[in-house]
Amino acid sequence: MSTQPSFADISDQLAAQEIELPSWAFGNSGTRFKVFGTPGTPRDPFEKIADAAKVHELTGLAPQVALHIPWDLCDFDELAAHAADLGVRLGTVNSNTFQDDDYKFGALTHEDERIRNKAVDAHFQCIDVMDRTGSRDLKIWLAEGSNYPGQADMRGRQDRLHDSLTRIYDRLGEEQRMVLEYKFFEPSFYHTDVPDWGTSYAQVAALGDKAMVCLDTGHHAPGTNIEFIVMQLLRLGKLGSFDFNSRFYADDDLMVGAADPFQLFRILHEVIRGGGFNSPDIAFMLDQCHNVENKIEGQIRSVLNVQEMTARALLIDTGALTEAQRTGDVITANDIFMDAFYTDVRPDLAEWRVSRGLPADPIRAFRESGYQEQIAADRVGGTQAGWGA
Ligand code: PSV
Ligand code: MN
Repeated sequence: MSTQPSFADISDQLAAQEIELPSWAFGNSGTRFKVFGTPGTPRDPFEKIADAAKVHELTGLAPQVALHIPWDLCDFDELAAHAADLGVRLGTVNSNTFQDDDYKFGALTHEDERIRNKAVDAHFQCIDVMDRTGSRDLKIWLAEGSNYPGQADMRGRQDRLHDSLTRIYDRLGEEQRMVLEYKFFEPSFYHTDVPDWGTSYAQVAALGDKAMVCLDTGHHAPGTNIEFIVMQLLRLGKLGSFDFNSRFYADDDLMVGAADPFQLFRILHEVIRGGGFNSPDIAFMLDQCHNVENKIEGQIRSVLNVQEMTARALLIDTGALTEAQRTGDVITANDIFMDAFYTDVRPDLAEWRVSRGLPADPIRAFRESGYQEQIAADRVGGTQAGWGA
């Protein structure tokens, strides 16, 4: 007889789940071939927050919004008040040292001390923003590396990276943290200065307890066992945050759970197994771009995908699984795992939402709300926010 938990057994755990939205998901984005503008796209951080708040209103899942500096520079007291009025709060602050001519050959790793100082100062500016917004995490993703063998002194760059990160780390307040994101390639194609979790781990471990690794699910080579990395970082106490998205080829930034729902399930299983689920130490963020789909609907679909796979992972009969693993019963262990994965939780989740005063079908509710038509009519003139603004 199956001892798989019932949906009622897991509903309290689901109620505590929070997924942070990236402000940049609401702006226009595209590929290097074309950025398509869309009616209603936010023109400033205030309008991005309004769209994010709509996602939270309809799903109950996304009470926090991450900012990108300098894209979202504005009066942060006003922005925080605006967010609070709409029922959300400001979260992770993302630094940007990849869009200035000075950073062509690196920022925190640059050979030139002047440029390194400029990049460190850009991070100090982010910490100033965090002081105003009350944000906990500074997320650093570095577009640094080289394109050709021999172009750069990889060892020297690693040493300079340590020095620069140390200066930023020392500036963090008591309650603030740094999360260092890795990415195996792009925009550099030969070497990247923080290409993998091991390098991120080595750099943050050298700094101290307030420095953690950020795992972006789209930043691995095809075939990488990402859930193994999740397990290891949790085991080491160094998993600080997720950037969720999906990929078919490179860093596609598509909706999480769209390309490979089973991978998302496996990742969430390791999160739960490692004590990371609903842990205050881990920020569960989306890092996505919506190039062809409606952006607000894309964010709604994404948080629902995370919730759905979380529910399925929580349904694993862990007692029976542990026993099957202990006794070497391979087939039963795999069956238990797959039984949970194949459980369709969508009707239960719809009911659960209604019981919490939320729409059974948030995408449909969004379409019926008239919000998209309203912002398309209201947001006329000005410059639409987008990649690079
Ligand atoms: C670039 O790859 C990237 O998508 C990183 O994942 C960052 O998290 C994000 O941009 C925002 O800077
Ligand atoms: Mn990312």
